[in-house]
Amino acid sequence: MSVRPKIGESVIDNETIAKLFDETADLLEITSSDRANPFRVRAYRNGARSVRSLSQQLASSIRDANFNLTDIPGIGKDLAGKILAILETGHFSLLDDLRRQVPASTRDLLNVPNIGPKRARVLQHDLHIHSLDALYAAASEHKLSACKGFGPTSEQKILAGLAHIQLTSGRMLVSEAKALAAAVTKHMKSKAAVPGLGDLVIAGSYRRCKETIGDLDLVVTCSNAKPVMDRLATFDSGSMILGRGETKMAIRLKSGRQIDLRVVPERSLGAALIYFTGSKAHNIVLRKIAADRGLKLNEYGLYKNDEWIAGSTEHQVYRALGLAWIPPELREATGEIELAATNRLPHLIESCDIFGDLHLHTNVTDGRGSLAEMVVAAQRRHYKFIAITDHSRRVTMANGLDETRLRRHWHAIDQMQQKVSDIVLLKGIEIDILEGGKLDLSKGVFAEADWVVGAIHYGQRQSRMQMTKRIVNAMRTGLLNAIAHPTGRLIGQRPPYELDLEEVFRVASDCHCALEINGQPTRLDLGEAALNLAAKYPVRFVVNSDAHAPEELAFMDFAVAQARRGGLEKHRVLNACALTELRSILKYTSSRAQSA
Ligand code: DGT
Ligand code: CA
Ligand code: CA
Repeated sequence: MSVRPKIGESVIDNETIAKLFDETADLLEITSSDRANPFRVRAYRNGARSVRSLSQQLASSIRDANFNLTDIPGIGKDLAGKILAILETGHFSLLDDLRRQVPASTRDLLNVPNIGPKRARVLQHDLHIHSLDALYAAASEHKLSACKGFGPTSEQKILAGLAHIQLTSGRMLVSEAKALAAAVTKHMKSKAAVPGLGDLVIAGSYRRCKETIGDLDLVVTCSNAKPVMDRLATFDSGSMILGRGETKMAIRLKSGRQIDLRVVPERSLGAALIYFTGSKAHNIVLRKIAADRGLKLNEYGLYKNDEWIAGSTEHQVYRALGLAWIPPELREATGEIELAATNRLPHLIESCDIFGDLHLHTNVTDGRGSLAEMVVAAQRRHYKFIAITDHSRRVTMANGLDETRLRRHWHAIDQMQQKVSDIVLLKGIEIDILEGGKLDLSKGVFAEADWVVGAIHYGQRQSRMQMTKRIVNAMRTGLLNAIAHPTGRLIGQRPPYELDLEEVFRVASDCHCALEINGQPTRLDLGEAALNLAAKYPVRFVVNSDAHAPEELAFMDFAVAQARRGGLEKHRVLNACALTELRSILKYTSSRAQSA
């Protein structure tokens, strides 16, 4: 067959083929009436599933003359032809036709959590909704609930889903931004590539430690801007210069990410940092305060009658405006300026305040590091204690522990403790709070644990009432020391569960159950909004990495940054306490831990 050699060189992987089949099924459902052939839709869904489950890449299997696509369960002659077309060209004509029939803006509807193809079709046909904007307008005006299959609850869920998409689309996770920031900093500073290069600070939302980052804003001091800009232009071979002036430049990298650069004289560094750190709303208030004092503030400095009076450091500018220096994480114009004017800013928690990490996994469940490797990683961070909190049995995907395996794991932790004297190893568990509200293992086991974290991994689509009751009742058992990632959101993938957070905060305070601030870049949970809401309850927090590998202990820094954005001081954070104090707070402290 003449096509075989071409297909044999294909680099298209099984996942891509499966995604195209899923898309075909979605679009068939959107375009067809109720009476349309449901078997056809199902055939594509089954086809996608089969292709995904193959252990061999089709692009390579196809090179074998004895290999027959139709031998794969769920793949008939029709789908086999489509697979060949995809391997050869990357697409097939039915899908092309469907994509022409359904505009891209309507396809965007499928990215909203809680909207599948059936609902997208109803929205399109009954309400003439063809875009996310139109969906947002209809949901906020309660027009959806009039429509078949949509109630007030689904309206609320759709609004939450839309907010989530807006928060994350086209933005970087903090981990990606951190890696990019490190790479660009290294490039700019390496081998004295830029003569006379002074300070280099990444300002913008990156410095404010926002949950997601749009682009990086580099502020650099140098007497000559040209070599700085020339150097940035060579950072990425596939980058495009979006704009370049005398002292500023913007580039788009091959990856699509953007970097803005501003070169300023040394005496403007403070003013430029304030300006480019933002937020815009914070800057606007500062400029107003300056104007009220007869001053002018811009990125070059603070001026009185065109005479420069401050600007080389941020402290200098804030002081000249009658304000204490404000940590970047708080610069959102949400009350921090009033606090700075009256010297009432919180003393935000810092990474060096953290004595230990209370949420770590090992390769006994879904971690990628052994117990010994995780302990070494913790020692490198100079922790005084850690809790090993592997999953309980319900999390089958993560090889969760039953009671026998858990006890064996704890025994191994005891043995490890014999070998290390500079760090206390707490025997913990991340226990699932089951759909019905019960805990995943029997109470007898908990009595032996030093540290118990409750978490939800299944049944996340329950109603607000069910979800709240589930968490609240679990806390009321008195068996939990903390709730891990309390809202379950996954940035870019899943909005928070429906939850009465204030009720959770009330009960958590009553039951002395701490709430986690989880540092996994996709979680950062509790999120910013929840932390603001928590401020008025006497809740205690734990700031954790939830590391699944030794290098992930560094996610603690993201958790601390999140805590700082929430205005937290160290006395509200359990693992910013020394071990003796932590122990006095813990309800279940084993005799081993007491004697260690
Ligand atoms: P991002 O990149 O979307 O995550 O958020 P930011 O805050 O980094 O925003 P970006 O990159 O557009 O601008 C960086 C900072 O520059 C911003 O936080 C405040 C300042 N800035 C930008 N445009 C304006 C403006 O029109 N007025 C004022 N006052 N400040 C601005
Ligand atoms: Ca930015
Ligand atoms: Ca920018």
